[in-house]
Amino acid sequence: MPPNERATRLAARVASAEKVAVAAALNLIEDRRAQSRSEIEALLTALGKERAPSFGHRIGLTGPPGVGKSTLTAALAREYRARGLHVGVLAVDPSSLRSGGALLGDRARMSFDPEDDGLFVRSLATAGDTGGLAYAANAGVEVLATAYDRVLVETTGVGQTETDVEHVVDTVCLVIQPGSGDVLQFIKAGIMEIPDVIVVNKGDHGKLAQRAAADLRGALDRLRNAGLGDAGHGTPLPVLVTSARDLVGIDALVDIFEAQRARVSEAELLERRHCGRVAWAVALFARRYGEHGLNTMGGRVALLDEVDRALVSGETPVGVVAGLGERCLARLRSPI
Ligand SMILES: Nc1nc2c(ncn2[C@@H]2O[C@H](COP(=O)(O)OP(=O)(O)OP(=O)(O)O)[C@@H](O)[C@H]2O)c(=O)[nH]1
Ligand SMILES: [Mg+2]
Repeated sequence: MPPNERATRLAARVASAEKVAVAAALNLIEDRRAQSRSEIEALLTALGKERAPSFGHRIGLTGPPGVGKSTLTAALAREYRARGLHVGVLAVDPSSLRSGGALLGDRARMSFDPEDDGLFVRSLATAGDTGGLAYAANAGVEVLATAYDRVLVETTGVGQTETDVEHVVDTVCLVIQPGSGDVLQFIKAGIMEIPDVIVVNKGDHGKLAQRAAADLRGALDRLRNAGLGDAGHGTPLPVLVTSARDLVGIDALVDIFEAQRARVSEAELLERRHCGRVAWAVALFARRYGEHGLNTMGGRVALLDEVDRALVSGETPVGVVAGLGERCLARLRSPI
């Protein structure tokens, strides 16, 4: 079967949420051999045709190690399933070999029902891959977002790599735990500009969690008064206390996600997804051709511009990068 036809068939099976097809599509996009690129591109194009561009909701859960992101992800998935929505979960570790790519702890994993066709869970290891999240997660999210109503992306870390998550999802949920000094640290890092929701998990630690949430709300008020730290639409950034372990606050968190999804206009959502794809393509290009390649194409800003135009005209990020790469190599080879 020609690769294009194979990709079209696979995309249709992904759209009907056949687990075997979803797994096969994720395997394909993880395949970094050059000969797979055209099939990946065909798959992404075909996936794009299966759903309206504003379909679904992609939510990122990010934060320091051990705060309970996986436990919370499992709890959220269960709550969404209880509401009759289909859920795809992608756990991405951009930083290390710490857990060998098995990001979801055993306890969190066990709470997923393997027989449930409306739920799919997968880890992506991107160890040692700079710009790894943008590279690995975007395509994975495109696959899951074709198959499921809600996509949850878990990623660990604070700092540069984790800011990539905003290019992959529609809504960023920052998860912290009480008593860890995280509040100050996040404000210092300027990270308050990124999330759409902040969760203080392990709320079963009682007063500590409530105090951390109050500290955060106070800090956010001050930032808001200074014209910073706004969740958009003039509403304050929601700060919520949960206990993923005891399933407390989970329904309230889902309510917040649903309200944010309902509030965002189609145009805003498409713009955000488009910007994410631009960042994805440029990260992919930079990863493959390095700083020298970027310079050859006139620098990062020129490249962002060009990628933006190409994607608007209907190309896929992988296709754009293939085209840019050929020109880059031709320029690098041509005598000065
Ligand atoms: N007390 C309490 N413990 C929790 C809660 N949520 C998670 N934990 C525990 O915290 C530990 C870490 O939980 P994970 O869900 O693996 O945390 P994580 O943020 O995904 O960790 P990494 O992926 O390694 O960064 C586990 O022992 C969980 O059982 C909670 O709400 N309350
Ligand atoms: Mg985890």
